[in-house]
Amino acid sequence: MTVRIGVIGTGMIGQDHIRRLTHVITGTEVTAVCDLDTARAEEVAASVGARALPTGGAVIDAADVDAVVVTSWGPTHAEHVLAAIAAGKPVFCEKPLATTAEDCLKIVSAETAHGSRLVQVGFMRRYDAGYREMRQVITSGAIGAPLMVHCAHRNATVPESYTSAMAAQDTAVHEIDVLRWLLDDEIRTVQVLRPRRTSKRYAHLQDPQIMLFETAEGVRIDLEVFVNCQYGYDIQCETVGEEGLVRLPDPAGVAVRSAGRHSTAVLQDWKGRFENAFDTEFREWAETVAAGTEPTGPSAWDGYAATVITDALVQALESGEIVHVDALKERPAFYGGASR
Ligand code: NAD
Ligand code: ISE
Repeated sequence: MTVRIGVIGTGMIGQDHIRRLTHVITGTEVTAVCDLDTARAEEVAASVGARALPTGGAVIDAADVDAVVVTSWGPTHAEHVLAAIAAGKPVFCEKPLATTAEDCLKIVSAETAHGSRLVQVGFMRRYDAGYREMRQVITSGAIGAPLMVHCAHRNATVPESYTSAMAAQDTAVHEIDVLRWLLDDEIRTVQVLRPRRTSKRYAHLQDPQIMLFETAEGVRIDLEVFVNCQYGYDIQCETVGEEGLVRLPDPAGVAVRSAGRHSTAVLQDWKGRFENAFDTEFREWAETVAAGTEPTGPSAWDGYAATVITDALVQALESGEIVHVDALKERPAFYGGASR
C-alpha cells in the first residue's frame, strides 16, 4: 500500500521532508501540499506531481490524503494537529508540538478522546544511530546506573531573528526530548547560567548559555548551548554511569593529512548531521501508518513535556534561579509503557 501524504508548510524543512517522502522512503507519496506562500506551494507541488491546496484544513480533509505532515511555523502547529485528530488521520508534527503547554494539553485531550495514538512529534534524535546505541548501552546496565550527562549543542551561526529564549525553545528542546528518552527519567529542575557572551553575536542575544537539569532519579545534566560557535554544527553527549561511560561518536568523515596537519571536516548544519535520523524517523512512521497501527515515536505527551520544560528554562534564564518543573502533570496511562 502506498501511503498518501499531505504536507502543511513548504518552507525549508517541509521541502526536505517532501524530497525524503518522494525519493528516499519507499511506499510513500506526497499528494497535496499548502503554504501561506501560494507560489512556493505551487512550485513545490509541481516538482513532485502533487496538488497545491489553499489551506491546511483542505489538505487534512482531502480524500487522497491518508496522513498529514505539519512543517509550518510553530505557533500554527496546534490548529493543524487538532484538525487532523478531528479527521481521524495520523499526523506527524515537526517540533514543537505547540508553543504553549495549554495547546499541547488540548492535543493530548483530543487524542485521548479519540482513543488511540495519532500524533508523532518530530524529535528525530531518537532515530540517530549513535543515540540509539547509547540508549541500548544504558538500558543493558553495562555502565551501571547513570549519574551525570554532559552535552553540547553548537550551531555555527544563527540569524538576527533568533532570541535568547530560542536557545531553549528551538535548540535545547532536542536534548530535553532525547535525554528524557535516553534515561527513561523525568526532568524536575532547571537552571540557566550566563557565561561571558561571545562578541560574534547580535547584541540582544545571550550566547552561549549553560543549562543545568536534575532528573527525578537525581541525574545531573549540563548542556552548553552555543549557537554562534563559528566552526560548525557540533552535537556532543556523554553519559557517565557508576561503572563506565558512553559517548556519542563524531560523525564519520575522512581523515586528511595535508600541509603538516591531520584533519577531519566538521559538519556545518543539522540537516547533514541528522539526515539518516530523519530518514529512519519517516521510514518507521510511514510503516505504522501503512499498517494502521499507532506511531511508536515521540508522542503528544512528549511534545507537552518538552514545552513545559522549555517554559521552565526560559523562566530560569530570566530569573537566574533554579526552577522546579512543577507544572508538568503526571503522565496518564494512555501514554504509559516502557519508553517515554
Ligand atoms: P520555514 O519558515 O522555512 O518554513 C515554514 C513554512 O510554513 C513557510 O513557508 C510558511 O509560509 C509556512 N506556513 C506558516 N504558517 C502556515 C500555515 N498556517 N499554513 C500553511 N503554511 C504555513 O521554517 P522551517 O525552518 O522549515 O521550520 C518549520 C518547522 O520545522 C518549525 O516548527 C521548526 O521548529 C521545525 N524544524 C525542525 C527541525 C529539526 O531539527 N527537527 C529543524 C528545522 C526546523
Ligand atoms: C533548529 O530549529 C533545529 O531544530 C536544529 O536541529 C537545531 O540544532 C537548531 O539549533 C535549531 O535552530
